[in-house]
Amino acid sequence: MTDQPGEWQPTACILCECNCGIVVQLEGRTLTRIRGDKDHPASRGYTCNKALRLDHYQNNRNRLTSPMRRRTDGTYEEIDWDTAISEIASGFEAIADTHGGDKILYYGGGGQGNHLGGAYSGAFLKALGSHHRSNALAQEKTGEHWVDAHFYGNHTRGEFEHAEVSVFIGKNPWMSQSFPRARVVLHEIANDAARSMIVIDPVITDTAKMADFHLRVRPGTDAWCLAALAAVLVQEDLCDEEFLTEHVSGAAPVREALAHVPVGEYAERCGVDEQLVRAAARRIGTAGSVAVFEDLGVQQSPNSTMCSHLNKMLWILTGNFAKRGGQHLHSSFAPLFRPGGVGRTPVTGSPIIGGLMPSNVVPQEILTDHPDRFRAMIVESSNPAHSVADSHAVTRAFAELELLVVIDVAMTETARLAHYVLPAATQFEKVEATFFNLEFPHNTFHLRHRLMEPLPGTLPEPEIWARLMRALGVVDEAELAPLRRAAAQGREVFTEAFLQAVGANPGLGKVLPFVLYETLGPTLPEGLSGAAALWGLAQKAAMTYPEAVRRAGHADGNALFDAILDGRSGVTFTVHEYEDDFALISHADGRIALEIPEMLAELRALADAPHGLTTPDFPIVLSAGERRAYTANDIIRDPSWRKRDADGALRVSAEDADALGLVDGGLARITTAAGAAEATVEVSGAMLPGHASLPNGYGLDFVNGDGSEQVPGVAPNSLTSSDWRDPYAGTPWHKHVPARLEPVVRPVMAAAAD
Ligand SMILES: Nc1nc2c(c(=O)[nH]1)N[C@H]1C(S)=C(S)[C@@H](COP(=O)(O)OP(=O)(O)OC[C@H]3O[C@@H](n4cnc5c(=O)[nH]c(N)nc54)[C@H](O)[C@@H]3O)O[C@H]1N2
Ligand SMILES: Nc1nc2c(c(=O)[nH]1)N[C@H]1C(S)=C(S)[C@@H](COP(=O)(O)OP(=O)(O)OC[C@H]3O[C@@H](n4cnc5c(=O)[nH]c(N)nc54)[C@H](O)[C@@H]3O)O[C@H]1N2
Ligand code: SF4
Ligand SMILES: [Mo]
Repeated sequence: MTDQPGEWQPTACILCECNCGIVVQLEGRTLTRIRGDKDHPASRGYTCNKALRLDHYQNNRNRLTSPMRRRTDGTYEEIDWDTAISEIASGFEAIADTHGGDKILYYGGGGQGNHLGGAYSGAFLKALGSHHRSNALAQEKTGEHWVDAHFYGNHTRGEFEHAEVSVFIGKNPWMSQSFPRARVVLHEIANDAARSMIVIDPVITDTAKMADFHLRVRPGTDAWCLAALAAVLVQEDLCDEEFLTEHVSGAAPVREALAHVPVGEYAERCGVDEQLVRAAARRIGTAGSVAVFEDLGVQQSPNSTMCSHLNKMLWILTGNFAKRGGQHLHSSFAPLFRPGGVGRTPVTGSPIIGGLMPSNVVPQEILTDHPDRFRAMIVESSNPAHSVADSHAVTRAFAELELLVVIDVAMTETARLAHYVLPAATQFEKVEATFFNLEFPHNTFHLRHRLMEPLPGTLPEPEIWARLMRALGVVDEAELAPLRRAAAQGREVFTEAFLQAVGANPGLGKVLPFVLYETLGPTLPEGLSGAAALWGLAQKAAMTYPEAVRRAGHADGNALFDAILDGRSGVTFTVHEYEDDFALISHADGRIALEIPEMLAELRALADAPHGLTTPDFPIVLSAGERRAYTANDIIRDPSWRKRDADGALRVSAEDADALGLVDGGLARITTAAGAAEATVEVSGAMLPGHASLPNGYGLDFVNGDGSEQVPGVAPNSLTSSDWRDPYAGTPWHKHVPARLEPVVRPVMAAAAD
């Protein structure tokens, strides 16, 4: 480690799930120069505009530098780490003793760039008997996961780099990225006459502008559009019969349902010309390869789970699986969803999917006198008081908790509701990694070494969790000692000792990450002890995908672990062959199981479903939380990181602006069932009449150098409601919030006085 200016050090961007490799130059603790890392196996030198602004995250003036404890008057006092750890551990023990450990809810565990902290949290939570979890995936991806679990048991990813036809459904990769080198790949597709891009989006996004087919649906009508597309495949004999016979079961009832879809009527319903729908479907049905990406435009809109179900028809019915440029199941270094983690939440009986309860129901699981309500929470690397539907309800709920502990780098909206706030080292001050390893055939994992020491007063999460575990005293030093000795003698000896110890003492298996941190951790190179848990995951990857790991050049789990420790720009951990896709289907018969009766019932019910969810009071559909050039969830709080759109403009169509008396650059009052806010108006040719959009990541407060406070833009969840959610997955309809817009006219006197 060095902080010599002039030396380029590898790390990664932490602002979206791509985690592009970057190299940076430091001056002291400042990231002075940043560029793409050509040695990164996935991003290969690529970055978007946002990576260059990362110093605004690292040198955030509102960083926390001491554990904080709330006083009875609501203000905070700094306390030392030992006091904080012992009070927090005994506080949670008391909750577990009085109400049961299952009344402790864990929220978060990692953002776009940091999953190691979450990997260590499990030991502490298990030791307390806490098993309920939620995080941001439960407000976007759980519906798709539910469908995936039925169909083939795993997550899929499109291979856009090689796809003849790329389909983006409620997804704007030019702005939101989400797959490697997105803008480069989009350009390649647009410039190649032999390839096509199909975009389904009500907005003329930067991606839609590059599309060959822009299916400009009316907001919230994707189900009709997707049903029509899939129906054309069936009705015009564009299905891959051989693929369906060999690899798919339950196709007949699906085809039967699609055979009855009135394509013309559904095209009209979603506002897309029937001939355009047919042309797009034919392009999909006759392509050599098709890859599909659905994202928040459908995942956070009405019928979201059904849309996940229908969109997968586009590549399953056409057999675009297990071939170059198609859709793939992929290896994972650690699962983002808990396999088999299904159930119901204790209070509202909402669906738990992949081990996660819907973010939307969290306040309802607290704000009640139900005996099984949650009494305490730990929030790690997430800002639910700002990022979860109905911020007011979340705030009220958190205030009811007997104990709330927040682990964050900054004093966030959520932290300000906590009894204790623990200051984490930033993602450039500790060893970090993510489990967003979603690619096929080559899948990569990047362990980032720290660029600098933690800011004094802060700690990396693995150390925080270890201290909390030590305070609980559930693992005896005598149990760890043999493993410590073995670790000092090298990986092979450690492996043997580890298997023996866990075999003899299953209790250790429950708190594995802690055991690895305490025993293997100290033997790792300086600054890397937080990587210890990856040893277990590397062994697991080598056992789950032995050949793909060997093809990637790693003889076994230990070799893979060492390659990860050494590989400063990331390593390829699996290299698959296309036919391996079939082996990654987790159903016993190795076939895709296409029939989900509930979804087919929903598909049939579309014929009589109501037209729209707006009302005379709330006639506009507001998309609350669009990704733009300078949004990055809640990760960067310092508003000066933005080079434009400082106020996070409300985009409206010219037609609506005229009708409502809104002017470009003026102010609008937005009112929804949940709340009201004022935003700067941008009249935009990209918007359909009746549709307005606000960006995500705004409305965060920030204290300037002079002590003044600013809150630029609108916090989108001040306008959203907990109950506005999908019936199957509980995922929010953030992109489809009925709203009223009115011009704000400031009294002349006040304006003159300004
Ligand atoms: N710049 C930037 N990039 C990001 C992030 C960020 O904060 N900023 N966040 C990251 C995260 S966490 C995520 S999950 C991804 C999300 O990435 P995206 O899902 O691509 O992001 P959004 O802009 O929220 O929504 C996508 C599109 O949905 C469209 N849409 C709205 N309503 C509808 C509808 O009814 N139907 C259809 N078909 N489309 C509709 C919007 O017009 C928008 O273009 O982005 C990641 N990348
Ligand atoms: N209305 C509306 N709401 C939305 C969305 C929307 O489109 N519209 N999008 C949703 C989506 S897709 C997502 S992914 C969520 C994201 O919302 P959240 O789950 O809240 O996640 P982030 O915004 O990534 O949260 C980042 C938090 O982690 C902290 N942090 C950064 N680095 C570290 C670190 O190293 N350690 C620790 N402990 N903390 C750190 C930051 O200070 C910040 O408070 O928002 C969701 N909310
Ligand atoms: S924001 Fe995403 S795409 Fe852009 S540089 Fe960062 S990780 Fe890469
Ligand atoms: Mo997300």
